[in-house]
Amino acid sequence: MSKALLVIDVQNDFCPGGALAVPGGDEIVAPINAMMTQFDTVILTQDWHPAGHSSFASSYDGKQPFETTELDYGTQVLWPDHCVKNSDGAAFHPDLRTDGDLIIRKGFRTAIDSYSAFFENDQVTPTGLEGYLRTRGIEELTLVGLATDFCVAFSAMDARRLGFDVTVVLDACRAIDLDGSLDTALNNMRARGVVIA
Ligand code: VGL
Ligand code: ZN
Repeated sequence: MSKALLVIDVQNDFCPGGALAVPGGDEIVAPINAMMTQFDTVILTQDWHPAGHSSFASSYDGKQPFETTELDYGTQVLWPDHCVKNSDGAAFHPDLRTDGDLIIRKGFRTAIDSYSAFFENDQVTPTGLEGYLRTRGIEELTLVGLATDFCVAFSAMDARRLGFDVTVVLDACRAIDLDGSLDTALNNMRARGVVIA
């Protein structure tokens, strides 16, 4: 049985000074680099949006960041423009080790956001990560990164739904925490059988 470390969205825009800065987002870089040495397989994800993405408040008249809108697949939180593909904000934190086996990008379709590393926010469009893990015989996943209550939580819950063993190492994650979203995410993850370490 093989284990992988899944490093979620440790990108400049989610670190202090970035467009959607997560408090303390840069504090997890050194611990994550150290954890990488303990896994055979390291996979990194990168939030990767086209300009004018449907998750950006700026794409709508009269919407402010952190409000919501209804899209075809349900309620979507609207964010400041962030992780626009090829921008500095979309680049990994400069101190993050990026010599892992796979870098998977998500959120690159204008009409659908993708918090999870496995499925876009419609819950059905796959990113391909499941097939990669299965064909490599990986059954245990440890998740770290940004943000605990959005991309880490959605990835962890989808991984459980797909039958992987999942651990989230909270010390190597940081949260956005919008209106109690961190507590909700922790409760949902525990209810789905995610081990919170
Ligand atoms: C994320 C909001 C929007 C994340 C990505 O990485 O948690 N959050 N896009
Ligand atoms: Zn995003």
